[in-house]
Amino acid sequence: MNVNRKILTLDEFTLTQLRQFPSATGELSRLLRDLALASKRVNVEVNKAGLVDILGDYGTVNVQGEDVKKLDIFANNQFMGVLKHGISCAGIGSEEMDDFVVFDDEVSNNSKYVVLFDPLDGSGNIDVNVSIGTIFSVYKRVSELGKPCTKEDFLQPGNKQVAAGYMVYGSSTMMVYATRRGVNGFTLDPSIGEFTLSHPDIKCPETGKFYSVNHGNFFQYDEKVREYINGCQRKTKETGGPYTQRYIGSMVADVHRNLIKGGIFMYPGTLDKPKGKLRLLYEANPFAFIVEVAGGLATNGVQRILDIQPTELHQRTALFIGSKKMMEELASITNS
Ligand code: P6P
Repeated sequence: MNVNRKILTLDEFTLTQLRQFPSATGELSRLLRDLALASKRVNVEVNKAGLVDILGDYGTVNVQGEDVKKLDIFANNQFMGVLKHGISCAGIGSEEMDDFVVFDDEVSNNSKYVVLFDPLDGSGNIDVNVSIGTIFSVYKRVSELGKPCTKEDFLQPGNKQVAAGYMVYGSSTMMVYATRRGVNGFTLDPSIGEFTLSHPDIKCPETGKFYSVNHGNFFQYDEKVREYINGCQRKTKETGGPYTQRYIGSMVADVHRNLIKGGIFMYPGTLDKPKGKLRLLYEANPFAFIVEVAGGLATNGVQRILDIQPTELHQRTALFIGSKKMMEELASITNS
């Protein structure tokens, strides 16, 4: 029987992957479905944020010292809720929560995975209708099954991730996730309320024309970083520049564009934040995993992001990430 399989939903796609590994338990597929469900609920609120009293500040300040937007809290509760009441996650770490959350119930304690996430990245853009996103990172527990998960489950280097992904709430809503088998993108089809496979087997172009950096911090960057940025603005035989500067202020949107079209995103250390602004566990690591599986590179300017041994939930890192050739060009300058 010839069944129309042209447009696969996320569930159909994960099932095709599962059928190739009959011994797999399907827990990761369920986890991805739970994350997709939460993002659909967040998407509804993001899409009508201008119409209901969900804009504006929540009146508190999070552990980052940032004003918490109401949508941040809503999004955090949606992701934490589906994971806590699912059957695939033993606990979470979130940008919005001061510490790790151990679910500690019989089902969760027997779940194989823990999840770290930034529920709504770029939330400063919520009130001005600019693309924002969710970022997530999945690890297999190192602690004993049947018992509550532990801090060690979350503080694994990024090279131990089993999956990572993001949702971008933009002109359309997409979910992109990577496993070691590849990176695939799904666009939400509102007519059926399902994420459908729109970007199979994403590869990051070896080079590109976009460079993303906050020029306002230029004079706070390391001299070699400034040299590379200047090179992006000059036409030279080696660089093939000048490149186009694109910086949205939402990392998910900037890195997504560079992943699809080629480019480099930089959030270097500054005089104010020598260790950078972005968070290792739920911003840099997931994107580094995704971009490397797609053929790109990601470093902190000294070492591979995925090799950094984390020590705490909210630790920061400098981040340089993107097309292989552009990253190699950067390294040739910063290592000279
Ligand atoms: P700046 C948003 O707050 C965020 O964490 C990333 O999404 C974004 O790339 C970066 O910070 C923007 O930071 O200092 O350039 O405004």
